[in-house]
Amino acid sequence: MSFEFPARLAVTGAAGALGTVLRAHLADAGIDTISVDIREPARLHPNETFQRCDLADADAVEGSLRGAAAVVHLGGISTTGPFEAILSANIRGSFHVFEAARRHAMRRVVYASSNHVTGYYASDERVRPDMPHRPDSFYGLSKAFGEDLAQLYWDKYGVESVGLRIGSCFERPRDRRMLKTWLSHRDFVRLVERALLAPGVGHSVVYGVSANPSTYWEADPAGALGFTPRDSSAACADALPDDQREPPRQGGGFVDVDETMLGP
Ligand code: NAI
Ligand code: 15L
Repeated sequence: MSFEFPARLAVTGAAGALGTVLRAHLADAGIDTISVDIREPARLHPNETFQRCDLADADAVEGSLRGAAAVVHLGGISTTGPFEAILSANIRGSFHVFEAARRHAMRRVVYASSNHVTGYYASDERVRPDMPHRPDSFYGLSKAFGEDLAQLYWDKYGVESVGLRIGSCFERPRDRRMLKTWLSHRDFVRLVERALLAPGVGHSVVYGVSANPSTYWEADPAGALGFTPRDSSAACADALPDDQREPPRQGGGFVDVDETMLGP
């Protein structure tokens, strides 16, 4: 059975870097989109309506997502920080999004998780999505919570979801670690598309990474999404300084941040 593209799609974190990339693609494809963020995107396309909303506000999230058949949940704090801030935007925020998905009987949630769910694994280990979480930060911990939340909402309420443990999704790799973790913008868009369209995903978790010469992860050993990345960081290596050492743990700099010193 094929899964059709949802008639109306919601995107949280619409004004952010990846939201902007995805919305441009949805505009080209003419997909009716509800774009949700705490701040207005710089540019709105003709296919979309904007809903300003703080993800920490349950009623606002439920109202903003009304009418959507599926949601791509990108919103929240995208790096690590003090616990209260992460709690509010990422932990409460994801709960509100899954709760809205349940209440509105949405067909699917595509959840932007992160490689930092497993950032404490050593750089010489090969990690699969079914291995135990080893978050490297409060941020990674919030994404681990989001994945468990997604599992609960599938098991208990039948809300389908795909958790994308995105590597480093930027225009190009910014350091030598990212030669292994890079996900190109084009591959990101295709991955989200597969996460929306692949049939029978139940609750699945995959890594989002391009076809780089080397990587830390077995991205989708179960073949849940049928996604084959097309880009590679190979061509980018020469542009980076070669005196950088690879970090000892996969999460790189996130491992070294002591959030307890950052204040509330
Ligand atoms: P970003 O920081 O550019 O965008 C996040 C968006 O969420 C922003 O527009 C921000 O205004 C919005 N937001 C933050 N707190 C909010 C709140 N309380 N209520 C409503 N909106 C709020 O991040 P980016 O790079 O676009 O990433 C998107 C998602 O993908 C994030 O969840 C991030 O954690 C995840 N991710 C991104 C990776 C990357 O390499 N870009 C890697 C791994 C995961
Ligand atoms: C992430 O989860 C962040 O959102 C992004 O800004 C990068 O730090 C990325 O991981 C990475 O690991 O490079």
